[in-house]
Order: sequence, then structure tokens, then C-alpha cells
Amino acid sequence: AELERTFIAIKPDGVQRGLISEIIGRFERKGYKLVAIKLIVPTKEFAAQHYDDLSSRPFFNGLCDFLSSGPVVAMVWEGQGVIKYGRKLIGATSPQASEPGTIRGDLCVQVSRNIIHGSDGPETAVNEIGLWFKPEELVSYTKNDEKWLYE
Ligand code: YYY
Ligand code: MG
Repeated sequence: AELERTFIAIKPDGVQRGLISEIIGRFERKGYKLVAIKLIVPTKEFAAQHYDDLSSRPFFNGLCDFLSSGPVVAMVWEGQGVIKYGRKLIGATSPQASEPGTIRGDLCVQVSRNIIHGSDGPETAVNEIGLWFKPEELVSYTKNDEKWLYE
């Protein structure tokens, strides 16, 4: 059905805290389709590329150290409105401001340990998917429930 795709990553804190299935479950139950997934420990250089637009911010160095400190679950999710609605599922950047019911609102406390990343728009989605995945790592398939999710 809908080919909109976004890049979602469970950061090292989310992995270490045992929240992989909880986070994947929320995207899965919503009705989005997983089209790529891998567990990877990014280098600091790779983390800096990923967060390239934040390089002038005071927290940039710590952020890149943190993202490269352990395994990250890198994923691509597909579905109608998944970029914008994925950000809604995730919640506000600071967990102190994230609404209850969102991933950050329900599952974490501090902005620098906010467990998940999601692309913030169509352009960043394309760039981030291209940075983290080779084209052949994206799997196109028909999911059985699509005919019940989309008319
Ligand atoms: O897209 P999102 O993750 O919600 O926030 P960004 O503004 O892109 O910042 C990326 C990342 O940086 C954020 O998830 C945590 C960290 N960070 C921080 O440690 N301290 C801040 N004041 C702002 C962001
Ligand atoms: Mg961002």
C-alpha cells in the first residue's frame, strides 16, 4: 500500500534496558511494516554523521559518544504517515515534556537518555535510511494485514 518510510533507531540505553520488544511492538501494533532491521555498534564518526545537523550544539560530543557506546537497533518502518506519526509515537525530545502514552513519555526520564531516534521529516528520512542501510537491506513484501489496514 503506502510506500512512505522512516528511519527509527533504539539507542544503546533502550537496548540495555530491555526495551527492544516494547518499542518494536508499538510500531507493529499501530499497523506499520518493518522493512529493515539490524543490530549495530556505530563508530563515533558514524554517530557524528548521523547527528551532523547538531554539530554546533554543546551536547554534540556527548551525544556521539553515547550513540556509539553500545548496540543500536537500526530499523526502517513503512506505512501511511509513518514519518510524522512515528514522531508522535516517540513523543517530545525531552521525556519531561513527552506526553504519557508516548514511548519517551512512558519509558524514560532524561533528554540525553531518551532511548529512541526517529527521522524528523521526509528529507531526513531518505538521508538517514541511506546512511544506515544499503538498498538491498530494505525488504519489499506484502504483509497479510494490509488489506485490513488500508482500503
Ligand atoms: O529528534 P530528537 O531526537 O527528538 O531531538 P534532536 O533535537 O534531533 O536531538 C537529538 C538528540 O540529542 C536527542 O534525542 C537527545 C540529544 N539532546 C540532548 O542530549 N540535549 C538536548 N538539550 C537536546 C537533545
Ligand atoms: Mg532529531
